[in-house]
Amino acid sequence: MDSHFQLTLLVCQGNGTAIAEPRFCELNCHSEGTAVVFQGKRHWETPGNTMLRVLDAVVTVVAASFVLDGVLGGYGMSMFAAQTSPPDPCYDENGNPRRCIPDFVNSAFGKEVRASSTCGIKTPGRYCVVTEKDDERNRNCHTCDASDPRRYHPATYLTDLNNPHNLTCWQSDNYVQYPQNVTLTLSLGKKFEVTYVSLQFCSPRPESMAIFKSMDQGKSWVPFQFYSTQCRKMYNRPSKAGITKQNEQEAICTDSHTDMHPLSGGLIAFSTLDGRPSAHDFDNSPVLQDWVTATDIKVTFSRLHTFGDENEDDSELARDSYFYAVSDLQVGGRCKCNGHASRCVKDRDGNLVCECKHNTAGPECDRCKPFHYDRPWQRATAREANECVGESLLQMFYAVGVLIRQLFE
Ligand SMILES: [Ca+2]
Repeated sequence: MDSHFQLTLLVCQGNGTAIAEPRFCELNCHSEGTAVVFQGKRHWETPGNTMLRVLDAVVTVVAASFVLDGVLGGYGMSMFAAQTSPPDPCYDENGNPRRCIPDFVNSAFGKEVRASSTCGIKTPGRYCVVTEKDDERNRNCHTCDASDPRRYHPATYLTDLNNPHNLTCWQSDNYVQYPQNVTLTLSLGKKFEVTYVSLQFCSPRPESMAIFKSMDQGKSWVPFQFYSTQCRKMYNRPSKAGITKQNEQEAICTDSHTDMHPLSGGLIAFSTLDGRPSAHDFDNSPVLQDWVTATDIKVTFSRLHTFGDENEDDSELARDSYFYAVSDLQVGGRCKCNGHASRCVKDRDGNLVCECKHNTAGPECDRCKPFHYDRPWQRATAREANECVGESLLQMFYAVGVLIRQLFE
C-alpha cells in the first residue's frame, strides 16, 4: 500500500454515530438504518429493523472493502494517482516513514499573557526611570495610563513583534515588593517541547524570580528555574547546585543574571537542557523528554532590586522608581508531536493539534489510530519512525468484505 494515501476506515457504532472521518467513502448512520456511499453512488443500505446491529457490522466490513479496493488498485486508483502532493517530511522519497518534527518557533509570539499587575489600570500613575551617569543618579518621571494608548504598557507588549528600535514594554504597578509578587502566565495551547524561556527587561532585572511550567493546562505547576541573589533564603535551594543523572528533572537556583545593572535592557534566558547530562542523548531520555514538556509557562517576580533608598525621606519618588518592566517574553520550542508530525494545525474546535502521520492519532500523536494496534505505540527516533501498523487487520477486512459483496451481487 502506498503510504502517501491516508486510509480512513469508517466504522458505524451500534448507537448510530460514525467514528472516523469520511474521506474516500461516506458511511451514513441514522436511526433507521445505515448506508455506504462511495464516490457519490449508494452501494449498500440496511433497513431499519431488529437486525440493524448485525447489518451495521456487515456494512462496516463492506465499506472497508470498498475503500481498500480503491487503495489496492481498484477503480479508485485513477483518482488517487491524480492526487500528487508536495513531499511530506514524515516520509522519505521511497514512501517509507521517517521521524518528522514541527519547526522551531517562539511559541509565545502573539499569545495572550495574563499579568497579575499592570500599571495604569486602576488609575493613571507616575513612574520614574532611573539613569546613572558618572556616579550621579537621575530620575525621569512619566505617567502610565491605560486610557491613553501612548502611555499604556499592557501585557500584549510582552509577545508582540520585538523591534529593537522601538521597544514596547509591559510594566507592573510600582513597588510590588516581597512578600508580594507579580506573575506572568502564558498558555501555549497544547504540549510543547520547550528549549528556552527568555525575558528582556526594560527595568532592572529582578533580585529574585522563578520560572514554572505546567503540563496540565495550569492545574499544577512545577519549577523550571530560580534566579536569586539569595537562593537559600528566597527559595530554600542551594546556589548553583550541580545536576547529575539522578536529578535531571529538578529546577536549580542560580545567582547569575541577578545583578541590578544594566538598569535597562538586561536579559534572562533559561535553557531547559543546558548542563543536563542526558541532553546529548535526548531521544533515549524519557526523563528529559518529560522535563521539557509544557502546556503553560508562569514567571514569578518575587523581589525587586532597589538602591536601598525606598525608606528615606523622599521614599515616594524612590518607590515610584521600582517596578518590573519587560519588552519581550519568548518561549522557544517545538509543538510536541513525538516525531510523528511535521506541523501543528487548528482543529475544527480551534484547538492546536499535531497533524499526525505514521498512523498515529491524538493531540500529540501519542497513540495509534484505530485498526493500527499491531504493535505498541512508540515515539519516533532519529533512526526509527516507529510508525503504528495494522495492515494485517486491513487485509482481513478486505478479504471478508469482498466475500460478502460476492454473496450479495
Ligand atoms: Ca514588546
